[in-house]
Amino acid sequence: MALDKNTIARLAEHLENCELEARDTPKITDAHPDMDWDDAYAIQDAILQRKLARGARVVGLKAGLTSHAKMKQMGVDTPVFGFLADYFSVPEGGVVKCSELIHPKVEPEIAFVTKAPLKGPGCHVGTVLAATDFVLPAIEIIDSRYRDFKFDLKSVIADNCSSSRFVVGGAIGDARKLDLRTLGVVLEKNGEPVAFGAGAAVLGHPATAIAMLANRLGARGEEIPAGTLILSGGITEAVAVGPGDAITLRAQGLGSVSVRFE
Ligand code: OOG
Ligand code: MG
Repeated sequence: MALDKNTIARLAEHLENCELEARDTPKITDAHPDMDWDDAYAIQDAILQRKLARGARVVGLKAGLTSHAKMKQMGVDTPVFGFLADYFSVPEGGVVKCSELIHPKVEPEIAFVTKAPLKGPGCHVGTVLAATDFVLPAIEIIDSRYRDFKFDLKSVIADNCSSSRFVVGGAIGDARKLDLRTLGVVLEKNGEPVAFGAGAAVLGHPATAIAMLANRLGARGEEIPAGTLILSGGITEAVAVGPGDAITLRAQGLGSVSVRFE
């Protein structure tokens, strides 16, 4: 760790206030170029602790920057992991208020729900599929607190990986029977298809993202408990949205999920 406790607490407060007040900030590595990976996750964890202290609950986990499309769009090369708080969850067909966000973008994702704990090291696609209860389509709404979405990996990890809202819906699918690599997705904005992809865009198989998360937690002596919802990461580039936009994700064999912005 390169940062002291007070600096971590101060950066967590700053980033969380930016989230809660919908205002942006320069990336934190500009002022703290020496911060390391442990500092980045410590700041994210301090944000989580602030939310828990206020009575929020964690309702899921997420992997991000798991597809080449996303890594290229953001100029980074490694997946990152974050948490989903209860108030991030928007009902299927629901409305997201843009006034609560800075510059939202949407991403088509495959969500996993576990039925058994997953503990690394050594998790792989096989262990993840064996521990998966079902998969379902998800739209993640990301909203980096960093000005113009310009960040590096440590800054984005500290900012809980741009998490802000998510919607799951459609039909649930049996991950043992589906081929998640060839599962196609179409993201529509106001009725027009704007992004397309297949599950293999995420690390060759979206379950790999879940295995990486389990292995990361395992290195810290933690596990993914049974019954956890996990977003496996955007399959395509993220698409900017604003007031008046309607977004639908159609996922092959898994129906569709929609959200509106006002
Ligand atoms: C970071 C979050 C990325 C994903 O699915 O790739 C993410 C960002 O691009 O702002 O959630
Ligand atoms: Mg995402």
